[in-house]
Amino acid sequence: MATASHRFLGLDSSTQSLSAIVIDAQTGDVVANHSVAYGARLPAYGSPHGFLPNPDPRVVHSDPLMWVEALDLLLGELRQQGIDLSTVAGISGAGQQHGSVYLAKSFDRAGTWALDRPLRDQVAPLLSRKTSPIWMDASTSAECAEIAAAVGGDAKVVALSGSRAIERFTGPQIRKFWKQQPADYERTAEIHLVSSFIASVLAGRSASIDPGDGAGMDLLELKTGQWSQALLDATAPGLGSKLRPPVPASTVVGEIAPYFVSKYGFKAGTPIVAFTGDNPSSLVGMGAALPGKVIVSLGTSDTVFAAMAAPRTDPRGYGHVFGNPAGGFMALVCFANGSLAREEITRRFALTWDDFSRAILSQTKPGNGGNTLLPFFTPEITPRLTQPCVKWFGSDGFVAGGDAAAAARAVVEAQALSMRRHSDFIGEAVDTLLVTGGASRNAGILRVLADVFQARIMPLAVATNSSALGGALRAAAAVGGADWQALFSRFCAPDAAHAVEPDPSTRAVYSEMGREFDSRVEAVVASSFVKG
Ligand code: XUL
Repeated sequence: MATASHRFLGLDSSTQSLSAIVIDAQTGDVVANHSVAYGARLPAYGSPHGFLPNPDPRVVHSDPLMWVEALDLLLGELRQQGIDLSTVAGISGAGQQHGSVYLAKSFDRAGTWALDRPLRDQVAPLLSRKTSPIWMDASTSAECAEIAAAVGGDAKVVALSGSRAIERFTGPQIRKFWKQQPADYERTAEIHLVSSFIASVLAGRSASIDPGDGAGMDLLELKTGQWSQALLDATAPGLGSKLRPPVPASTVVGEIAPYFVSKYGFKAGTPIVAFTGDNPSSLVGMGAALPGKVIVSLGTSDTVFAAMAAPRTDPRGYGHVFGNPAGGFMALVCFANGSLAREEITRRFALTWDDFSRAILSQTKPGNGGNTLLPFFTPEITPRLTQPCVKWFGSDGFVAGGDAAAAARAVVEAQALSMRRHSDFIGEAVDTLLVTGGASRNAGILRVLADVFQARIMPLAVATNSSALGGALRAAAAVGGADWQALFSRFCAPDAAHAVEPDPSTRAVYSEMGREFDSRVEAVVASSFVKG
């Protein structure tokens, strides 16, 4: 029993899978790490990538019952693997951000889950909307414009909530539901995010939303951590009565329902700590929830995120500010042209990743001899560009068979300069950038990031799902009394052996290049607005 009280379960209900991690907070061991992929394991939902096909590519919904069935499947498999869930002392977790679930009857009025029927069959009759719009949905531009206009413009929405009214955010989705299915909206008693929905299912009662995920709704007032009456009013009538008041992320929102005790062997009374969004949870799971570290995640799109003490918002309106589950706030900035753009260069110039790295490290110099690329091969989120925009300034080498080395450096310098510029509002002194994702082992990319940011770069050795791990760490801190620093050094130590230090002699080159790059981007953004 002595070690039992240090075990914590973290869950992550993400777009394509549900994952679980069990940690021993004291020894630093990951006791279990298991996922259920919806497409492969639950093919009956017709969602090979976790969402339903739709004739309109802008509409992306998922079946919330798939998430519930996955929970039964996952817990059953953990048990089959010999994980003794009675040793779990607390549970928390995360969900893909922005997605919403609509209930005709609050979980609080549904009674406890019957032990002899699958959970999905018991949740099904509670739904007032069969499907859940998720973060990939882009069908609410009209509603975004209406909400912004009602509140007094984009800048007002940003100042209040931390983000502009954005298509994938929950408020505009709720407004569209009210406009298109007013009767179903009317009979909706309660609206959840994916995170609070999964927490509610586990607790068998309605769990509140936390400010980490709540801030991704265009409804939460950042400064107070409560729903903003102005935003509620601008979104849909009577919305306030369909949302429970938000609670701090460390709140115990319930105890595990008897169903899970009886079926999977949890200890009765196991506390459930409020779930949060997958990005706020990853901030914790990557060990960056205390200010001073910035995470750069190099994926299909690149993301920069960081803890902030104060709720500073992006004056340009591209970045988002969410609650930080460890306290305070976090910023998140998303760049659509991430590995997409890097791969475009390797493809065009027939470069291997080793060639790409060598081009940066030994065949070109900081500043790239005056060559600059605007690498927006697809429409960009940051800065907002509704059309692709690829422009080359400098030598005439940006053609097939041209200067491959200059092209390789150019795409990475452009990305790093854009990340530096658009994370400037975070305003925390940064000593280290923790780099994660597919390209985080590329020495050339790390070198450019170190020099542009003039900060130490360390690859993150997160072999595990950082969002589920964040859930387990949050449970350990909230109900196990564990200290953040101790947890981070046990579970999230970066790969110091591959750290890259900045070269101070490049500082001036990159300040100058940054100014020039910014004005070129400004010109493109301005002309794209003129074109509409
Ligand atoms: C963040 C976002 C995605 C989702 C899905 O704003 O839309 O990262 O959280 O993972």
